[in-house]
Amino acid sequence: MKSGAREEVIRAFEAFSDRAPDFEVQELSFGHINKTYRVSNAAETYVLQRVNPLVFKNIKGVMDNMVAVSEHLKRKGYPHPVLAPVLSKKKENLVSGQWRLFPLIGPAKTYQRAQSAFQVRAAAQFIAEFYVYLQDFDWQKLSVPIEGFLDFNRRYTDFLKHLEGADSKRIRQASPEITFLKAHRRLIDQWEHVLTQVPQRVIHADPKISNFLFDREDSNRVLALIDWDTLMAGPILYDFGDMVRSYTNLKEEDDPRDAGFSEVYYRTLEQEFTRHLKGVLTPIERKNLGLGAEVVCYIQALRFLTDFLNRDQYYPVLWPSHNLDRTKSQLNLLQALQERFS
Ligand code: GN1
Ligand code: MG
Repeated sequence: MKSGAREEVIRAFEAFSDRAPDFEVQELSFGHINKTYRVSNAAETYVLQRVNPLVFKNIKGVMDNMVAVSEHLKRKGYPHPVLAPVLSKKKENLVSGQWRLFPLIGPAKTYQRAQSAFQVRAAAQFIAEFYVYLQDFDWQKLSVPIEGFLDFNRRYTDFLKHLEGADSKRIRQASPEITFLKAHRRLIDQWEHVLTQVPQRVIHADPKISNFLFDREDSNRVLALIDWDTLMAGPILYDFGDMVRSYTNLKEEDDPRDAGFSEVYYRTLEQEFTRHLKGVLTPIERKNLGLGAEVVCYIQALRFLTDFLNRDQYYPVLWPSHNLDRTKSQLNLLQALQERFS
């Protein structure tokens, strides 16, 4: 987007009205899907985001979910910042149907990889508290932010469809990963079976480490959990799995080199998750935490590989094999988990 058009969007918010003409914009490299900017005027700093309408077909639903959850948490005295959008001059939480503004939370720091078991512990405790405060929130009130997000059979069918349409060079390059994913298809069946026995809850559905804001001075203190775009009804095992996927990986999400799994971080996550959700998790949930971890790594690998086969339409790439490298990283983790459980 041209900076002039972005400026017009910013001016649609009260804080950047004609009476406060000066502001600075800086793009933040944050997330694969949305564009994020830091915008400051003389008094305040905000986060401006353009929600990707190709991925989020129901942005209004996403915003309604966020507002409903924020209000519930505030009502209950949740002791951390919530994501409450700043209204535009027209008193709306979206400008041009895609742009939104939040007060900046901080001073904060984000990480791409866990720094210590203390940090892992703090994150597990933080998200557990989030669920506890949302336990009496009626998940049936939530809109579906992305149709089929948790439909893993559909994701597998999608993978086969794009495999069929892919060019032979990419198929050849990804041949070991394609074979591996096909050979482990049963994970989806195991997951589907467990799903019939676990409750639906409000889940975050993207609790990777970079979605936790840590205190800038203290890397073991979480200030806030952000990126509520995928708040949805679903199995809590998905969130646990995604935290394992992100927090136990000693390498970055796109580093294809092997041997980056931390057993200590895994145990910390599992211990803290179960400890802080003692009265919340059902025995079947507790028993299937490991399956959640495996299946989320599997599905994330499948998503990256599907996109690689589809010529990188969904995840932005910085080099030609970027999505394949991301796939390899997820499969390395999956293999480490499988060795652990065998
Ligand atoms: C995407 O956009 P971002 O970085 O918050 C993706 C998640 C993946 C994640 C992998 C809407 O999240 O599902 O787990 O990348 N979000 C969407 O890093 O597809
Ligand atoms: Mg996200």
